[in-house]
Amino acid sequence: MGERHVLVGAKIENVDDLYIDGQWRGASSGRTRAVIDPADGSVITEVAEADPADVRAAIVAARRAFDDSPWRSTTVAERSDLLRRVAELLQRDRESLAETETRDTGKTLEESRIDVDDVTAVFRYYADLVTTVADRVVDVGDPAVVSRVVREPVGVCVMIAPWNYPLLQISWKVAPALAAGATMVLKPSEVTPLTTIAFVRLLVEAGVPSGVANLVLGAGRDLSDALNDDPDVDLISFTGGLATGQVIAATAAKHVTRVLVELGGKNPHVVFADACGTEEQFAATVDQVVTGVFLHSGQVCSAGTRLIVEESVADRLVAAVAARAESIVVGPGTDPASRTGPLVSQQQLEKIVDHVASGLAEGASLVTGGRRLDDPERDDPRLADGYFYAPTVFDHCDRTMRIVQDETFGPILTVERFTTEAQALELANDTHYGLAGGVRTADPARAERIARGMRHGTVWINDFGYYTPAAEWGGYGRSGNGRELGPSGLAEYQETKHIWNNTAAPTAGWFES
Ligand code: TXE
Repeated sequence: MGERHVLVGAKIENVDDLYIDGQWRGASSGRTRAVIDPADGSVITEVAEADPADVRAAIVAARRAFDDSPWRSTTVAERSDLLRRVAELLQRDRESLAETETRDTGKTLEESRIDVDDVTAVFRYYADLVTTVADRVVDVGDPAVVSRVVREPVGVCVMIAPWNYPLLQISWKVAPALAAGATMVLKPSEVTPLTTIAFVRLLVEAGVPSGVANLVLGAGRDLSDALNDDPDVDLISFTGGLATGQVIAATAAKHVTRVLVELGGKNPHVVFADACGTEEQFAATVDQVVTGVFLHSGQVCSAGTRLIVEESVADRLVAAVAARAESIVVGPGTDPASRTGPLVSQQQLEKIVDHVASGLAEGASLVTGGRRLDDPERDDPRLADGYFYAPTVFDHCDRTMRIVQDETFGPILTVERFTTEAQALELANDTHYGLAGGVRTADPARAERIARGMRHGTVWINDFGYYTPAAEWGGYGRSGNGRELGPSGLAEYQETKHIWNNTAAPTAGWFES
């Protein structure tokens, strides 16, 4: 059951990738979807394409598993052990998961391995954390009253994940939800479903009971009402684009369903001249700016896409960053020589082409890149059929430009310049997003001032891009609401209940004459 995933181009019979109520099965319509390798446009395999009826069946199974099954009475210790078993299985299958992720997303194998390790760390973190969450006793001033605040699982969760970090993003939701004792319906991106299918197999092997974790596949827009407009769902956890997040939040509001959304960013990387004082500092700054924006070809919600640089060092820094960008080896993720891979899909490639055209039309100066890597004269011929795009730098940008304000999600760096600290902070906050940002300076007091002034969910000082399972991740503004990771990431999947127990059992006495 569910074992037919051999990564070949041939069409495969009996596509049974939906996991509903403890059974692997195909879509009720029998429809399938081709999964494309972004490195060469070939078909990797086909997977089941769920119908709204399949989604409903998955939600009903999750509801039943929550309301009426032994899962509700599992102890914290049992759930913690379960998470540890998942972590072990992730490590056992590390290499095959990484290879599948690379085929599906295009990212390099090295990045995919890091993703599996990060996901493992998240499971271990929640396995530990959940055993430390204690009820809170509230002193109400009456020794006869025992007043406690307890945590309970939130209920049935729909989890919708994107294509840039498929395994990682779904795991950030599943690990705390399992720890809390919730039940769930997982829906990965239709563009990159393969590691999520493998992951659900690992959940089953680890002992997640029937109905607790269900898997549906397909295009979110076709399943929109089934996923977002179901009164049996208690929480929708979504990571993806702003426009989709707005649809989900608006639809879910009909039933006052809780919504947790992470919607990307337009993240500033502020560089002061004193961060480039010595040759060593300058080299580190170039390195961090380049890595911050071009890792995974910019398809990272926290990518440092906006370089905000002090005027006195701007020309020198932009020239060095552009030179480094030109030296990046772009190629298939399976080739160990590649440092970054393709864009995930034709659709994403078209979006980047459109954004670059708008940058040129609005008067930004193209310093390097700005083209697809499919020129037979200049480019590696292996890239011609894939969705490869050159690392691109636009100088002399300003806040009115679309490439500065809209999320690109591709390998594009824009440069804005400042002369005062106040201007730097104003520019860093001049976005309707607020996911993450960085500041580079040799002045610790200034670093603190800027970090505290930034309206972003994560701020890096003299570093960029790191997160840890124990620290919250999420956005201000239109980057979303709620938090993943850390203690708050667990609390999102819990309800808070106050229990007031008056052991003296008094009468109220209010209406006595
Ligand atoms: O995302 P979508 P797309 C941003 C990035 C990118 C843009 C569009 O800027 O260019 O979004 O990418 C499911 N109800 N990010 O169009 O559509 C969909 O099936 C329920 C930022 O691919 O948001 C997939 O599983 N679900 C980001 C998931 O939503 C729906 C990561 C994400 O797809 C749905 C990815 C609906 N009505 C893109 N419509 C980040 N925050 O990291 C779609 N989906």
